[in-house]
Amino acid sequence: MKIGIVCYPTFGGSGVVATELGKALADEGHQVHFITYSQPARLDFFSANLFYHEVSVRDYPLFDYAPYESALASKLVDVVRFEKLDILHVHYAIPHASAAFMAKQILETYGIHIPFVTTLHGTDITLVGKDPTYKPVVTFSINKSDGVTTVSESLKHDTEEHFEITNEIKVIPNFIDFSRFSLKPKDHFKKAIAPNNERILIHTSNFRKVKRTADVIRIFQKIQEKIPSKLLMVGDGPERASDEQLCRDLGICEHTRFLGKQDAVEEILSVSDLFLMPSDSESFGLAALEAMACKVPAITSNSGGLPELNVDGFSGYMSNVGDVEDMARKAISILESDETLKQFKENAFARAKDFDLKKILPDYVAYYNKVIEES
Ligand code: GMT
Repeated sequence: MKIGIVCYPTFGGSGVVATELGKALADEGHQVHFITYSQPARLDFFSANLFYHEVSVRDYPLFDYAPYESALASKLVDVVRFEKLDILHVHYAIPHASAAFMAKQILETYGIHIPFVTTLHGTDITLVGKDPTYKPVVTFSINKSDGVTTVSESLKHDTEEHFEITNEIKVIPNFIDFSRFSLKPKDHFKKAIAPNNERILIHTSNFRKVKRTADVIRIFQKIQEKIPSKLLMVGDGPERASDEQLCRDLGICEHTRFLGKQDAVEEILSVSDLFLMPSDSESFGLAALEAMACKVPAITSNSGGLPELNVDGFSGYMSNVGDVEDMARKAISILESDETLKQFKENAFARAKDFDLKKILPDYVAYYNKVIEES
């Protein structure tokens, strides 16, 4: 198949899923064309089946806002025509599905039929999509997609609840590539962070409000009172400055390290004992899955799609959003005994195996074939 992939090429979960999917499809022999405004973060190597087409937006003094959606639609028309693509897979409803719809209409005038699949990742529905500013376009572009997928049952439910959806939605969960995410021997790194064999807790995110990073710090403070431990905060974003201030106010700076954005997050996960994800909402929780693949159990909130990933009392524990006390208590119950921690680590790994790329990739390929056949 010749597949065009459109995504936000940043460190965000949707961009990661889109890029990893494209790489895996290319490995299977499909020809994959990424159409984005910059090179996706994890697409920094050569592969014979991978192509990258940059969408450049011309800025004229006339425009207060450069029309990215039109530039993307035009680029899609160009790439589909000249590369003879079979299908487009766009990640995020706006502006990607709406641009794909426009491109599809234009291509019809050339006698070319191109179906497109839209994958909803969460923020496009739970935060942005519900905003009346975008709602009609989100609804329209979901309904006009030839196929729609969500990354969890919970997101499917939210989408159907908040929008008038006439299309059937297929759930295809996030996945993990074990050839990258697995335990790496990084003992020297562990010694540097935790010289006295303290437990290592970790949080990775883009530090947006929805991640409740202040809860991460408060949970850690409570754990730290009972168990010698260190906290690694990986990533960057709007809440980081206030989080650093909170660490100072709570007097836990010497036990907390803000590492910023990291490419080799699997190496940092490899030295960690427990992952904290107290998010307000999480359509799936890819970062928690990455942790589990590296044998790191997770304390998460029970919101959104997290119950579809984290098995309470097995791969970690779940608590209500904002219940810092409960999260800390459950974290301590895992960390206080070597035996318990070891068991949870094995369980987390076993749970991650359910989302092995090798199991999920065929679902996408089968879905593309179905959409092409039926469109
Ligand atoms: O979590 C983020 O802030 C990034 C966000 C995105 O839109 O890129 O991630 C969303 O998509 C991921 C991949 O499908 C999911 O695993 C995340 O749970 C989801 N984030 C939220 O729902 C907050």
